[in-house]
Amino acid sequence: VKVTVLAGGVGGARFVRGLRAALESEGADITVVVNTGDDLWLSGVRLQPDIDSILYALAGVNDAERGWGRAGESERVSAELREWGAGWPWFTLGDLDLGTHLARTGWLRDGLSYTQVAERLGSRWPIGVRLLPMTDTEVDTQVVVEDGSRLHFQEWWTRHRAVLRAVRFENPGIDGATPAPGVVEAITGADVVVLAPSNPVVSIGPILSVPGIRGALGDAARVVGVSPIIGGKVVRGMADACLTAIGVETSADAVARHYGQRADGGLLDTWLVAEEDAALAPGLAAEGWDVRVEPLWMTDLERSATLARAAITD
Ligand code: GDP
Ligand code: FO1
Ligand code: CA
Repeated sequence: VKVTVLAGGVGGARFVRGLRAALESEGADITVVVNTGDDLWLSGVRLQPDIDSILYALAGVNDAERGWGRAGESERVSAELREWGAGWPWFTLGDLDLGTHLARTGWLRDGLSYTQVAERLGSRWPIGVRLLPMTDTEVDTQVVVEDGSRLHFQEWWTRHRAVLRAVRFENPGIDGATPAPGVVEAITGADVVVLAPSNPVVSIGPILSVPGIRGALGDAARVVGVSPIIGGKVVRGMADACLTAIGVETSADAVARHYGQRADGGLLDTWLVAEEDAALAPGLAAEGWDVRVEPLWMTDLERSATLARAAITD
């Protein structure tokens, strides 16, 4: 079976780990198209938080508690950068993580594309999936806040913890970007495409904004979405602040309608909601949705695998 997942960081990583486990014995072909809107240049190196979250989680070297970076990390270089007044004092570049950024930045300077860099990063450990950036163009997410000022997404999210009221999210340059090589084929050639339970606005949103990706989803055999909202809550993080900014309620049915069903010109054939949201299912079903109620908590690998199996089952 050929499965392609559109994903951000932590929610995406948990889902993909489950999918890999669920399909382990079948020799499945898994491609993950990853959001690169979170990427940034800092202290001369290129960071790709969502790519790295998925890479580290699949390699088993991630800091699962914190949700980003490496396990067993040290912060000597970061402390030194602070002394120099370089970078952002509220943003930590771990020593092991910096190894990744240096390797990546070196390869970029050698002329490799982001796609080629992702392939190299993915070859260090037997991660068992193909990682593709959504595009090879730099299209960092910016947040326009209430007073009209504009911040890089990382500053809004990490420094301000998403408390500055966001008016809109933009990805300058995205209209001229194209999907990275292999992305369209991975979507149109898959038996099933899954929108992971990732942030719908700043993780899935940028992927869908790359010209050509929505069209490819329209040509996909089957598109399934997994709700990142359980019982009206975001599970972790501040995705609710992002949803509010684009006028979408933090609920599993509002996110479903935001993506839309294919029969109505939207994206999805099937939408998975949590048992806690079972009461929302009849309303969606009355509008023609194929809505399924499943346990959506990815609290351990077994639960994640059960969810992934449910997501790809016709
Ligand atoms: P980020 O890039 O690290 O913020 O990660 P993603 O965009 O991939 O995913 C973040 C979202 O994952 C959060 O907003 C949560 O709603 C969702 N999420 C995290 N854990 C779970 C889980 O166990 N189940 C479900 N359904 N969603 C989850
Ligand atoms: N998140 C934080 O809350 N504080 C940090 O200092 C921080 C550093 C960091 C470094 C590399 C990296 O890949 C991610 C990092 N994150 C940090 C997480 C990340 O910025 C965000 O949680 C995601 O981009 C949102 O999806
Ligand atoms: Ca992210």
